[in-house]
Amino acid sequence: MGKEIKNLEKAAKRILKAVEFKEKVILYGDADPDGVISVIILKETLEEFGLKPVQIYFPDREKEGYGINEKALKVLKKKAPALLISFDCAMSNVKEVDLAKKNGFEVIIIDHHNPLPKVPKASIIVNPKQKGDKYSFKQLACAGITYKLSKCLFELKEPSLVWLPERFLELVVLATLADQMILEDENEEFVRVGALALNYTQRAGLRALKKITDFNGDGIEEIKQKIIPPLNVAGLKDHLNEGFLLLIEKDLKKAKKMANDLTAKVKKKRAAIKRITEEVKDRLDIAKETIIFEGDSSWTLVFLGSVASRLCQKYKRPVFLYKKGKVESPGSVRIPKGSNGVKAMINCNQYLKTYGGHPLAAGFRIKNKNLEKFKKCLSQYFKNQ
Ligand SMILES: [Mn+2]
Repeated sequence: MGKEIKNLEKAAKRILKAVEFKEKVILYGDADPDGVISVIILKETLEEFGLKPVQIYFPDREKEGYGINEKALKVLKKKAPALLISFDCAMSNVKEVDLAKKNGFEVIIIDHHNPLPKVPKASIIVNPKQKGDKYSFKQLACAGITYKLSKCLFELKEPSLVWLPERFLELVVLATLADQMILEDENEEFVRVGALALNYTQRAGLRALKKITDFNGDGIEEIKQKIIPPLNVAGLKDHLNEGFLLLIEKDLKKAKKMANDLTAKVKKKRAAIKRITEEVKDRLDIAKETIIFEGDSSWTLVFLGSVASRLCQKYKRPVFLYKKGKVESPGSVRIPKGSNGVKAMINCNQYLKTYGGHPLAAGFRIKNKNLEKFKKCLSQYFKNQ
């Protein structure tokens, strides 16, 4: 057998200890389909073992920032001491993980984002991209990693039920496609098996989504066009993601109503993206600029990734878009193949509050007074590439 993902079994053993001693467990996920689905996989796995998490929490990227953050920890503090397991985020939260520990949490990070030079001092980190990980395939979505964690938990605790996590593949396929992971190796298998399982799903939320979007089971492209957008557009209700609520809903009637709301939101989102894209285009003096760097207080942060993707594709240059806040601004980054947005931000990190993500798709948070300096630094960086 090839090498397993570093710390996967260690994390499984620690989680089983929590099951055994009925510890308080908090599941903390990035509020996108990959984070949401990772949380669902572990939630339903723990419930099979008779442990219900004391809280599930998805941070509001716009109000709190990406990953583990101070505001969230304030809300969660009353549940301490507890085991806080984070999904699809937190690799860049060095300070916040320290604060979580101070507040009485033990932190386990399950993630697939590129580690920055400084890594948080969590008690366990499972991330195929971390130093010392010998696992050969590095391109799993966080949900793919969490699926393997679920398998490992069953192998250790209920070997006779080790097939059970396979029911999560209908979700793993969605996370893998939503995060645009490379469809090779294990991802290829997860997507192939998951797409098939989706055709026979018993999950009310997926049945509702399929119905409302006239889903025929035609393959990957159809999943991307019909099933992923409503999950991508889901917002937060009381720190729970609407996609999460839809996918865990047992009642088909309620699920239909939720799926309906989400598909209506998709339509609105498409109109807004078009409008913001046009606005940015109008402002550009494209012959002059090495990078596209624009912001506005009227833009909706969650749409900026899509707008940046479009502009990046059209103009083939790095795109940094931010929603201008009162004092600080969060932003979204898309980079043409061959360049690296994370490296660019590491190079200019003296101007940033936080940043992280993948080389071609990342995010940042900055004090407004540093915006111009940051822009200059980035332009310089990409000019020298
Ligand atoms: Mn992800």
